[in-house]
Formats: sequence, C-alpha cells, structure tokens
Amino acid sequence: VSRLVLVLGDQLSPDIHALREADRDEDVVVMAEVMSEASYVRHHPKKIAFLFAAMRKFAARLRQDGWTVDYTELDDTENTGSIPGELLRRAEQRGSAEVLATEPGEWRLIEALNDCPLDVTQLSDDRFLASHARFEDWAKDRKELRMEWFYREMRRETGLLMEDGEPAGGKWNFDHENRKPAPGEIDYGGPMEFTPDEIVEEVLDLVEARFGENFGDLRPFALATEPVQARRALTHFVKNALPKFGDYQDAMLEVNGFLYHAHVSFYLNAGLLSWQEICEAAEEAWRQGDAPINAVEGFIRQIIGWREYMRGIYFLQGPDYTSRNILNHDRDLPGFYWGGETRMNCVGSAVRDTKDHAYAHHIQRLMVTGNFALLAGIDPHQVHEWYLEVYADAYEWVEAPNVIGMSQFADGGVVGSKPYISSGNYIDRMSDYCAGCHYDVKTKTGEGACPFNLLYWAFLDRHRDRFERNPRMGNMYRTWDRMKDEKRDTILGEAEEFLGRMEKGEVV
Ligand code: FAD
Ligand code: DLZ
Ligand code: SF4
Repeated sequence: VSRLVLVLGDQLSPDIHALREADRDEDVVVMAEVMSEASYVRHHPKKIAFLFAAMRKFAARLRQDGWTVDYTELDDTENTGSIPGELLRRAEQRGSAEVLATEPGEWRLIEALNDCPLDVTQLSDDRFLASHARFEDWAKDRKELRMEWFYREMRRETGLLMEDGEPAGGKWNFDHENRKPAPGEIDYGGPMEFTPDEIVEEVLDLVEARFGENFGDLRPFALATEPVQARRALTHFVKNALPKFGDYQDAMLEVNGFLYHAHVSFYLNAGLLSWQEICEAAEEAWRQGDAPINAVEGFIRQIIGWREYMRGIYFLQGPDYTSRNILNHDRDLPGFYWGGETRMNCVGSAVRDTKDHAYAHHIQRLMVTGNFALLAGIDPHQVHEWYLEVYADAYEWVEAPNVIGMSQFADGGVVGSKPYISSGNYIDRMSDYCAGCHYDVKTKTGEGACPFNLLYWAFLDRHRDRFERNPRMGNMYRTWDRMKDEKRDTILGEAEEFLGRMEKGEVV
C-alpha cells in the first residue's frame, strides 16, 4: 500500500525530508490549497498568490520527476478545507493509512498532525543549519541566549568566511561599519521582477476572487514563483546590491523601500532557495573581490545567525510563545496599520510599502512599525498577527520570535537584552521620512511634536521598575530624571492625550 507524503506550501524543496524518505514508485505526494491555511490570519493577497503559484509549479515539477501527486486546488469541490481533512480524504481514496510529513514551522499545525487519526510521522525539517537538538544543546546552561555567540559557532561549523580557523578579515562582526544613514541616491534598480505566466495569472484571478478583501495589493505581482527565477533574483542581488548591503542595511528611504536588501526571504522560507546557496553566492562574491567583507559578513550573519537563532528560540520556547505579554500592553492596533490615514510619515510610508509589496525591510519592521507599536503599548498578540498577515515571508517560526521577542519585548528579554525603542531622532538620522512629515522631529512637546518623542519617554516612565536597572538603559533614565518636573509632566500628559486621540480613531 502506498504511503502519503505531505508537502506543505512552505516546503517546496525537492530534497525535503519527507520526499527523501519516500518511494517515488510507491508513495503518493499530497499537496493542498486549503482555507484553514489561507485564513488562520488574513494573509496579504500577494503572500497567498505567491505560495499557491509556487505550489502548483512545484507539483508539476514533481510529476515530471516521476512522482504521483494528489494536488487539491482551493476551488476543487471535494476540498475539505484543512490539511488533516485532505490527508484523510486522500488516505481513503488511496487506501493508505500512513503519512510521511516534514515537521511544519508552526505549533498549530504540528499539533493538528499529531491529532490526525492517521499514522503520521513528522520528520525533522533539516533544511536548517541547526537542528532542534543542536540549538537546545547550545542553549542549555546559558543564562542569556545571545545571538552573537550562537552565530560564531555557526560560522565555525559551516566554515563560511573562515580562514585557518579565524574569522575572515580578523573580526567576527563588522557592524560598526554598517550603520550609515540613508544615501542621497540609490544606484540599484531594486529586486528582479518577473512577469506572471499563465499559471501565475490563474492563481492571481483565484486570489482576487477569494481574498480580494484582505489588506494589500495583489497586483502588480512580480515575485519569483519557481527556483530558476529565485536563483536569478539572488544572482541579481549579489551582483548589484550586495556590495552596499552592509553600508545601508539600517537606512530607510521614502521613495525606495528596497534599498540594497536581498528580497529573498520569501524564496528561502518557502524552499525555492536554500541557505547554503545564498551564503555560498555571497561568500564567493567576497572571495572574488566583488563585495567587501562588511557587506558579506553582515549578510551571512542574518542568515546563519539571526534566522537560525530565531527558529531555535521559537521551538525552544514552546507553543505559548505568541501569547506572552510581559509588559501587559493591551491597546488595540490602530487602523493606520491597515492603510488608514496617519500624519506620521514614517509609519505611513512603511505601511504603504507593506501594502504594495507584502514586504518591508528589517529596519522599517523593527524601528518604525514595531517601535511605534511597542511605544504605544499595543497588545503584542495583535502586533504578532499583523506581521504574520502582511509579509509574504511570514511563518510563525520566524515571525513570532522577531515580533514577540525582538520587536515587542513581550517575552521579557529572551531574544533582546533591552527593548528596541527609539525617539524620532533615530528615524531622522537613518531616513528621509521626517523631512516630509506633518510632525517636527526636533519638537519635543507642544504643537507639531513628533509622537515618537513623546511616547518614548512615556514608555520609559511606564516601565521604570523593569528597565531602570538595565545597564544599557541607565543613561536614558538619567536624562529623563534631569528634566524639570514640569517638562516631564507635559511630556506624559501629551503622550496620554495623543494615545487617547489615536484610540478614538482620530487621524494622528
Ligand atoms: P535582507 O535584509 O537582505 O537579509 C537577508 C536574509 O537574512 C533575509 O532574507 C532573511 O532570510 C534573513 N534575516 C535577516 N534578518 C532576519 C531576522 N531578524 N530573522 C530571521 N531572518 C532574518 N523575516 C522573515 O523571514 N519572516 C518574517 O515573518 C519576519 N518578520 C519580522 C518581523 C519583525 C518585527 C522584524 C523586526 C523582522 C522580521 N523578519 C522576518 C526579519 C527580516 O526583517 C526579514 O527577514 C527581512 O526583512 C527580509 O527581507 P530581505 O530578504 O530583503 O532581507
Ligand atoms: C501560508 C500558507 C497558505 C496561505 N496556504 C497554504 C495552503 O493552502 N496549503 C499549505 O499546505 N500551506 C499553506 N500555507 C503555509 C502553511 O501555513 C505553513 O506550512 C505553516 O504555517 C507552517 O509553517
Ligand atoms: Fe516619524 Fe516623527 Fe519623523 Fe514624522 S517626525 S517621520 S512621526 S519620526
């Protein structure tokens, strides 16, 4: 009897564990577009379209390679609407009782497969550098799980940018060279774009009809949906943008939301590219003298460092991670996160980029939308759902530790030793947003004061007990304490008033 081989929408790699273990002549691959996955949050239409198109192409490729594939399209009349439902239906049709799966990237789905009445084996997802056991081993007996230490071990294990056991260039980390403010002009035309073919067009029509109400623009759609395209996009980045990736990694520009970023997270997370090929391409550019060490080291650190570390944290912390809320924040996410009007140019621009592209780069996510939500005391679970919805690269294993941990400090400091907060000053230094803003970043109180300036101090004041003894935050408290009582009262009063207007839905 044949076994079923489950391949999920973000497992589109021909050497995924379940396929490696399966028998091409005997077993049947099951892939399914299902409402339960397409609606656990209201995903950006581009995210759904990208995945469905990539899934359809992957299924076609598997068939070409000799696999039998039972593929369910969303509109199939028999579609049961969930992954376990489709497994049961196919099991009955094929007379199978056994399922080979690769572990999903979300507790919800892992549990759903555990609860499925078939005999489901969840094999490890070994498309990652660090297995669960490897990360647990690293984490055990450590008081603090700092990414940098983990990263160095990953450098040694992969040999990436290593020379005779020493880090290339003599240092592990070149970040102090990587914090340049926004350049006046960008000499890079942005990520490679792909014209939709027939398969993509068909999916776009489907997504438009079924998910047209979700936040985000479906068209124009220019993402890669197959490995050959994704590899071209990678090569394009390595050649044209990687050399400046480091310099402008933290910069933000109103007219250009891509800067020198790779724009490959969707492809990597869904399985169209592997971390190995991305890192090897970057390392090779450095070896050839085409990209400087600060760029290549910074880039590789994001992938074998941050990405692997975040996944480790998600699985180490367990299924309740997304409900952590150590700071007891409970405000609702304001409507301008879904494109409602706001006078804050930085937030408006980051949300607009997100709506257009299902993409924003790291500093927009962290220091604009994330920073604002944290300062304003938004319920971290709502923030988490927003990030899971709006970005085409968002799956819980990577989104949650970035949002709940890094961005919202809701895990109490597992990921970050201090909260990522800043006043308007930081945004002004790193971007050109403030020049075109209704508010004045230099104004601290009164008419036109930048809300980030007000909310920053209000946050510190509100959470004094937790943070004032943090050695990296002492300076901020000393500055706050040096202000006259009257000024502090004004700031806190105006912050409160701003949040009140925001909660009433006034344009702020
Ligand atoms: P680049 O800036 O060019 O970086 C190269 C690659 O490094 C990325 O493709 C990505 O694979 C990896 N990487 C970089 N930073 C991180 C990180 N912090 N965690 C994991 N991988 C990283 N990334 C996701 O893939 N999915 C998410 O849902 C997601 N949510 C985020 C939410 C918040 C609040 C923050 C602050 C960051 C989030 N990130 C997420 C990390 C990062 O912002 C994106 O990976 C990155 O913006 C993707 O764009 P890029 O390919 O142009 O990346
Ligand atoms: C995100 C997503 C969406 C929108 N749709 C599907 C789908 O219809 N079928 C499927 O197999 N996977 C889909 N996915 C990806 C899953 O949600 C993802 O595998 C889990 O969140 C685990 O990472
Ligand atoms: Fe954002 Fe303040 Fe600058 Fe406006 S002035 S863009 S709100 S940081």
